[in-house]
Amino acid sequence: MIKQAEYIKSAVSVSDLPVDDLPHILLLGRSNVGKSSLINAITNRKSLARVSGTPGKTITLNLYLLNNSFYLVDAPGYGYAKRSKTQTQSFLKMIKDYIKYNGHLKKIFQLVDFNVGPTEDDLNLYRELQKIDIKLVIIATKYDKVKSSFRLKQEKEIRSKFLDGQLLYVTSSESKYGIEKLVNEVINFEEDNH
Ligand SMILES: Nc1nc2c(ncn2[C@@H]2O[C@H](COP(=O)(O)OP(=O)(O)OP(=O)(O)O)[C@@H](O)[C@H]2O)c(=O)[nH]1
Ligand SMILES: [Mg+2]
Repeated sequence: MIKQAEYIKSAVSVSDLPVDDLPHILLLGRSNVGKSSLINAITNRKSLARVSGTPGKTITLNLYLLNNSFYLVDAPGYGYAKRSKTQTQSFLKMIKDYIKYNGHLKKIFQLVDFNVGPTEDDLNLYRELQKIDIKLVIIATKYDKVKSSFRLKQEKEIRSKFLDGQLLYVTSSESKYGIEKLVNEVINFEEDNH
């Protein structure tokens, strides 16, 4: 259970990161997929992380400290068409450097929209993430947006796009579907993940 959550800082480079040994979990995904909303759902706070209907809201690496024991890290989304090429490149470099040089990064959550399914961009990133030795969890978001009669079929379809055995959780930050399971099974740093 997440008993405590606080915003710590916004970082734009590895040198901005806190100097301690706590593990980090990074959230990646398309702009608007629901990364910031997931942070609010996990922490049970309405507006700890800034959410917007307009894509491109998050523009820095935002660190949230949970249960005084690990950081959940929000990142700018990809695939936002109105962003300049230069800005897209600089966000990409910031995230790549964070992954490469932050020795405390223990897990990556890659978010995909349950309604849309993984896009070409999502699958390209997934392939890239296979190359690094960091535990990867796929989180399908916005489960509430899909008609209940279609959900099972859609979940099978989404699972088929990823490797066999890929950890995948289905969630809704709106209805809180799947959030408790995700927290209990994946965000349990008190026990074993250091
Ligand atoms: N129906 C529904 N809407 C959601 C859910 N999660 C997020 N949203 C909505 O999707 C929009 C984008 O959510 P954000 O959490 O800001 O998305 P983000 O991935 O952080 O976007 P960027 O910061 O632009 O990268 C907002 O309008 C949210 O209210 C969900 O589970 N269900
Ligand atoms: Mg965001």
